Amino acid sequence: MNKFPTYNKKLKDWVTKMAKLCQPDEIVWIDGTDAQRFALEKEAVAIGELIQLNSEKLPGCFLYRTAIDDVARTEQLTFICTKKKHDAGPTNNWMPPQAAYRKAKAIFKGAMAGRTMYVIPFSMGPVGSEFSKIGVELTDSLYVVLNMLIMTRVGNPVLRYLEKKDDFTKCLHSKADLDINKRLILHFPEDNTIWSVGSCYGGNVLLGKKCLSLRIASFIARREHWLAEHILIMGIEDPNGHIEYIAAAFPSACGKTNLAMLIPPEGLKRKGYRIWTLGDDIAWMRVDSDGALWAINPESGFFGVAPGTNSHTNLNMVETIKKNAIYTNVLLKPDKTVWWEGADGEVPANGIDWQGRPWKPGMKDRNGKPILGAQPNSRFAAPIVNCPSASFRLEQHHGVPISAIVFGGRRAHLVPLVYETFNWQHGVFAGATMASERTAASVGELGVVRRDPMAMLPFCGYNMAYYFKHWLDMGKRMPKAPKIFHVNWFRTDEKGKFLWPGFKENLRVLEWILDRCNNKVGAFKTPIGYVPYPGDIDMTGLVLPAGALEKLLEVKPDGWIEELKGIKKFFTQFKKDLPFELWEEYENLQKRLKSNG
Ligand code: GTP
Ligand code: SPV
Ligand code: MN
Repeated sequence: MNKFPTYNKKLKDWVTKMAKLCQPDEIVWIDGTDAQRFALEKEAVAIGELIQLNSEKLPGCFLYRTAIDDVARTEQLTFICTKKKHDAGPTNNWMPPQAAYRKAKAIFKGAMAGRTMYVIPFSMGPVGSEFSKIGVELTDSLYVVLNMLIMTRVGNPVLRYLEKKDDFTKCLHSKADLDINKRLILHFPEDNTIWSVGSCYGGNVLLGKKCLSLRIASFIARREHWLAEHILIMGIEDPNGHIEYIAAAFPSACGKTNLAMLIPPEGLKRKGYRIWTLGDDIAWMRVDSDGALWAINPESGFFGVAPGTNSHTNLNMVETIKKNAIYTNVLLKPDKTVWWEGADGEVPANGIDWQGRPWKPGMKDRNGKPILGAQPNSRFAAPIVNCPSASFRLEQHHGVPISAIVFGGRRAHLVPLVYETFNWQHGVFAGATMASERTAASVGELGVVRRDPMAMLPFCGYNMAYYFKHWLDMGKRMPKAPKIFHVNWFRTDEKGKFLWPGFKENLRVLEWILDRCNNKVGAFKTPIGYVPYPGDIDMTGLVLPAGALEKLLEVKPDGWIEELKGIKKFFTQFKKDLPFELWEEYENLQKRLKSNG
């Protein structure tokens, strides 16, 4: 009897070899059926891996708690393992492949003894689409299996497709001892392979997400002339039924999820906009035969930040996570529902915090700091189809056409609410030089401004200098390239208060962006790009303090001249690999600033 549900020899041989290394007691293939999923959920609850939540208020929902030091992506333990160090570039951690395999093998060896190894065949993108890529993840964690069932397309249709097309990313994961000293997230782009060990947190272990869809995919995309990006995709429908699609790249925890499913603010209701959500984190984009850029979201679920999610900031998400969702590191309430800082309703009188300890509001730690109920990077995974604004084009194999690409980050100062770049090359410069304050999504000091080109600093699977060149080349392949913009929802006043209310109000800025794409409004030319005339942003129903909008749109040449220093320092590390076009843009910007100042 064939104990493998596939005839694919490469797949069978690889699973056999990895099982020999990890020594599981048993191997279980994930077929994507509800029956199997229910059985695995039951098992996860029985062994204490997941907590079943209130089945009336949160049907099909579960809670998971990670290890205390395993709560965010660990960039310092994440490596690109190319033969040549130069191919990983100066912004990635690098290890030579042989040494990396050797080091990880010592940890994987026997790591699944007494456990089951699950084999998860998954597709990023609709099975069979030109865009899509297949992966197979081996894991000893039911949490990973159940999250992958939400986040990707899993099961037998993928295996059938693999019989025809023998090409897949080999993804190996073991939680091993969850020991941070034996934690490694390794990418071997030249072998189409990912090895992750010692973690059981989201981006480190749901290997279809950042590891495959960004780090490995970006490497492949360069070779195949497309783009794999940390980008949300949303559609904006006008009352005539015409829909335009926007792609926006913001670093982790800078507002992609919130923007992708926004609900138009009261003041703009009369205009009858409708928002369609395609994706909140990753886009794969190709030039189609019409010369325009088309995009799909390779994922089928959201893995969103919990804190701050409520009916006011993101009603669509509140609706999305009411069923079939897996929560990670949030507070458990006595009625088996969940809570986090900034959730709807009253602060619960008591509960179990994300570390599994009894919790009450107002508790302080030894240093007098408040003890949080939910970890700041606590998250939920939920199927996109649960979302009231889910696009009807999610399964369309050729994706949607992109009118505008929007870059953005968290900048308390300097960067205006929105500006339009002069052309594709200048737009690539704006993306390559964008920066943001660090958030809780990765381990490290919060608030520090770091350059995060195209929001891809932690996710580019090869030398970023080549990546910039690839972006420049893509512009030449597209007769109908999207316009490129930059936004900043996070500018503050002297007291550190946000000047812009953000969230749903951001639609006012998107409206201006689309008006610019369709040549409907003029704009004010500054050294950094075109900025709106304040009167061109529809402020109906939104009252800001006097002068706030002007402050939000202000471009101060002095500050930008200072910013040039950081840009120069960032560019210099790429040495002669940095495309000359970016130095050209640097010098042009400098000239414009000096003649303006
Ligand atoms: P990843 O999933 O990590 O890639 O993050 P993301 O880019 O999807 O970020 P998300 O939408 O989850 O937002 C992260 C945090 O930013 C949340 O705490 C939000 O409350 C906050 N946020 C989102 N949009 C805005 C905004 O327009 N203004 C302000 N001030 N905060 C925002
Ligand atoms: C991010 O950090 O950008 C995320 C969450 O989207 S994770 O899956 O952990 O990468
Ligand atoms: Mn992300």
